[in-house]
Amino acid sequence: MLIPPLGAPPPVPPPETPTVNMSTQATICNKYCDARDPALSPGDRSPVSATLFGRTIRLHFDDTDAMGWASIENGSPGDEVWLDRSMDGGRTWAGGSRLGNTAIPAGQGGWRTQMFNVDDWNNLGVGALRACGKAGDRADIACTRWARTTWNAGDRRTAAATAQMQYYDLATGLFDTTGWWNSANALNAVIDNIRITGMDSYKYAIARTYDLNLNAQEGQFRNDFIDDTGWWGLAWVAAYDLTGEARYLQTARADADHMAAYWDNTCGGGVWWSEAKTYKNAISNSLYIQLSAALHSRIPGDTTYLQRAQAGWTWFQQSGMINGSHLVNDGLDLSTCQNNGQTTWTYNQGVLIGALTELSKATNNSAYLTTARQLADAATTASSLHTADGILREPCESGDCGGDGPSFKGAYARGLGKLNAALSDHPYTSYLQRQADRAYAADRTPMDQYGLRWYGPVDQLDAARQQSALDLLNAAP
Ligand code: 7K2
Repeated sequence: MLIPPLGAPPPVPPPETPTVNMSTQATICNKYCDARDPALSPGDRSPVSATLFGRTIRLHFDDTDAMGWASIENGSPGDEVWLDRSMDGGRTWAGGSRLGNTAIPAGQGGWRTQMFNVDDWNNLGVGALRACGKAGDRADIACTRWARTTWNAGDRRTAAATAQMQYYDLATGLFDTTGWWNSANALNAVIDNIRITGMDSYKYAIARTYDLNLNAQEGQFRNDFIDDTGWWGLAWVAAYDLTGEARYLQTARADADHMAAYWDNTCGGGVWWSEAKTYKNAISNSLYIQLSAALHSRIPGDTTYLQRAQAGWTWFQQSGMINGSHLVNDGLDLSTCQNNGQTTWTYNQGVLIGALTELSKATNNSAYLTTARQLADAATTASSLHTADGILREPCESGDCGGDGPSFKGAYARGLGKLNAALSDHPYTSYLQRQADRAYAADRTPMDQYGLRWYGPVDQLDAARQQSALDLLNAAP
């Protein structure tokens, strides 16, 4: 027997079954409070279901009111159905388990829970729901995959930003499951998403991250890695552009100055990779050029940052790190000051492309765009960086890419997107769209979380994988 259709009288649970198990979960109130009758929902969208011994367990959404409910069909009296609610993208649901637990009453073959809120708006909680159930005479439990309403997730870009924010840790102001420098990239991707979509629900993260971490590490978002400092500097430039708050620009300057203090004449110039001065590499220097150029454009009367950006590029260009195929290898062999032949990571391409785009803006000189285009033409067609059907593949994707690698493709897409927007013929639009369409189709969960390999399938989930996908969707027009 089917559950009552919408508009029919709401199902009345038997008196011996509590409608809501309030002992494990505080009531959340947004537009409405938890435990609202699903008959009051103006819609019924069911993105995910599960089966268990012939029963169907289904998750339903009232997208208008950002609430969900669970149902069980083809069951027997005594079968149970409930919701789990997670505030971290489905990693944990302690305190949000067995919401609305209810059982099929005598004489019925299906039943449903009350509606519960997905998010917790008053506490900046970005939520997720799943539907679970069990047969009355068996211990086994089945649950659907996690999903959420379209609230703050109405299209693929905002949905990916919402999934990114499910990793945001309100206590630390950083993104759980990933590292310090990756958090800079995740924040940068969220800021770009706000700018591009106009959805500013997550703007609070900017000041929160800033306030909670300003005195972390070496202060002003500096640490012993020159590249890490560069990522944060660029995130604070993006924050300044969005908010106009001078403190973000000041911090970006402090970051750029810290990087500049690690420029010396070893191998003719360039900044070091770390304070230990053991390696001169591409990523630290392309970040240095981009950040310095961006600061010049934002500081009236500046000459210092422009000079640094130009010296950085002059050195980079003759350093040997750009190989004969116009791909950027990882760095220099310190004993010879030659290209070390190490991996042409995607971010080594994308950040230099972004840096040259920024330098062209700073100087109003389109020659930098011509060079960037040559690099982008090489990067977007390199067989070493793509599958046979043209989907971007980080060289480490034959393995697990560790903690750093999952962020690289996002930085690449961000840089390429910058160049694409700056060129009047937007030559990389179809390339970026192809990447985004494939990741959306093949590497995404029902809640718009993305895995490592854009050609699919989803491997595992973390904030770095999500950041790369978010950067891609931001860049794909
Ligand atoms: O060797 C460096 C770098 O040149 C290389 O590209 C990566 C490849 O490994 C280390 S740096 C590892 C991370 C540390 N901080 C910020 C990130 O830019 C960097 O990937 O994994």
